[in-house]
Amino acid sequence: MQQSTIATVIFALTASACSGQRPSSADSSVPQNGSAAAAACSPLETRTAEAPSQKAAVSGQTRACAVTSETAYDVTVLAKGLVHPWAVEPLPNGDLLVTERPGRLRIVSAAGVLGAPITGLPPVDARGQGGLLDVALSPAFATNNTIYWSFSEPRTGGNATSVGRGVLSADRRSVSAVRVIYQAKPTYDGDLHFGSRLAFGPDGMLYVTLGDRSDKPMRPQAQQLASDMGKILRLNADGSIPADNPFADSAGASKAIWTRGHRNVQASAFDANGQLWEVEHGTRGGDELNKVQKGKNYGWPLQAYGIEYSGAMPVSSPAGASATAMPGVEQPVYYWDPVIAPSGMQWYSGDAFPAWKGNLFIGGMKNQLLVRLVLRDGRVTGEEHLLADRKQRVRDVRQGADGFLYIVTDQDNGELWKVSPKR
Ligand SMILES: [Ca+2]
Ligand SMILES: [Ca+2]
Repeated sequence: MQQSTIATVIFALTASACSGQRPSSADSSVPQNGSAAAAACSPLETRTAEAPSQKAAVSGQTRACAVTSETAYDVTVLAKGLVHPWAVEPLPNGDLLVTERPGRLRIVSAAGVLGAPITGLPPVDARGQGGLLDVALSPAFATNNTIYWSFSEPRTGGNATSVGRGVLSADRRSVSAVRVIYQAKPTYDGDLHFGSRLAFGPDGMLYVTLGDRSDKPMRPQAQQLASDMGKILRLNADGSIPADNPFADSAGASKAIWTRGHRNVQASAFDANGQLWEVEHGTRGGDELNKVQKGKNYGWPLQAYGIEYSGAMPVSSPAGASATAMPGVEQPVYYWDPVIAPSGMQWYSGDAFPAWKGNLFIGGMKNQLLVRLVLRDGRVTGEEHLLADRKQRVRDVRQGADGFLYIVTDQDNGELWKVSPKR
């Protein structure tokens, strides 16, 4: 398992009449008001929806036009034998930090050499969906060698997501000055829906995504300001609460809350304009892409597309049947029915793949593929599924300083892939 294996697979992709990755050609694949333009769109998703009676709130909110990459790439398997890797984080020198859910943090070198587990991290509760989850670099990593990680923290009475911070040693074998800077509340005895991605914004703040803990008695907490569950949090880099958080002055509220009404957010990323986006696990038929805006309510469990995983229809809501739209609640920018089971996302900004600039890449676990979305004026205009032939659950996708994409797969024998331009 310590031995890295390099295998290269070459994909040569051909041009398509329905190309959409360049702004100049995207128009042809976008449904417009005219019927001729609409006829040019062939949705990528053609399977029966879980909730076929539900209607999108706006045109283009689901089932975007299929688009095809006109760029050729190689996939290099940099490492195998990773046990359910959850996050990959490129380091400035080209090496890669990788978490494994059972509780290990490792460095895989740019050449694919798998390092020993880094010591010094606190224990994790690695049951169900829990364990060592995301890892992020401090915005000042180049000078402070500081890293952050999220994990399901074992606590008296159960567990919950916490955020740790530590300094990577010069030899990169350990972390020191370890401190748990935030403990999401409340503690709950379960093993599902921990979130949790970490993303630093251009404001220097750390945004932490969380889940609702899945069990029905916990769900209402996604709307309750006293609970961190089902929220996105915003923290100072030391874990303290920024004074301008939306509920910083609300009595009884968790002051860390930035947004509420999320089901289980395992993907978040800032775009080139400094806007935060997230993709969350929704209901059966309701995975969502959302633009994250201060203080807003994203609906769960009151507003949702899709049905219960039990098959019950619709999702039970005090607002009544099929509550896909409610006043004061945000609509998703886009949703998937059937779902993709999203984890990890990256707005592509590199020079290695000019054709992909501005595109959004999202890990898809259910159908074992990488999702590429083309957006225009804040709406999704095209969707492509990549790497499906490899048949692995795509857990995280990140862009390296070299402009290549780095991917980890959620398997017992998980892999780390590098996607680079075809040589
Ligand atoms: Ca990360
Ligand atoms: Ca929602």
